Amino acid sequence: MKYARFLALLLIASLVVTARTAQGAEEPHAIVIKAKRFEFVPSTITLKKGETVKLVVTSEDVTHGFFLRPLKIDTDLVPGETQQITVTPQSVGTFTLICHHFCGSGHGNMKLTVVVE
Ligand SMILES: [Cu+2]
Repeated sequence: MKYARFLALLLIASLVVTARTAQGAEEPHAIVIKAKRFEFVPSTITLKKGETVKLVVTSEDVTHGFFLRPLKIDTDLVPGETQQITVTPQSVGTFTLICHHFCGSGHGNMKLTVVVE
């Protein structure tokens, strides 16, 4: 079910991108993030409220989670696959994205700080 929901999200995201492109709007800025035991690289990203960005996320080792409820991000990062997550933050703040897929002893330390200005 989770996978189906992710596919639906991906479809919606790609439709949004297609619609924006069709209107002549620019492609959203892409931010590349890598996950590995037990960190995200980079460990902090900065977004702008109301500005759409595309997070391009991969895992370098095992399956990790990628979860941040305020931005409606909830996906698994399977090694060998690239997840493209389009987000448009609606509120300013500092948020902590976590790995929510148990990946080993340092799992609880796997955090990505998301600053929205
Ligand atoms: Cu983990």
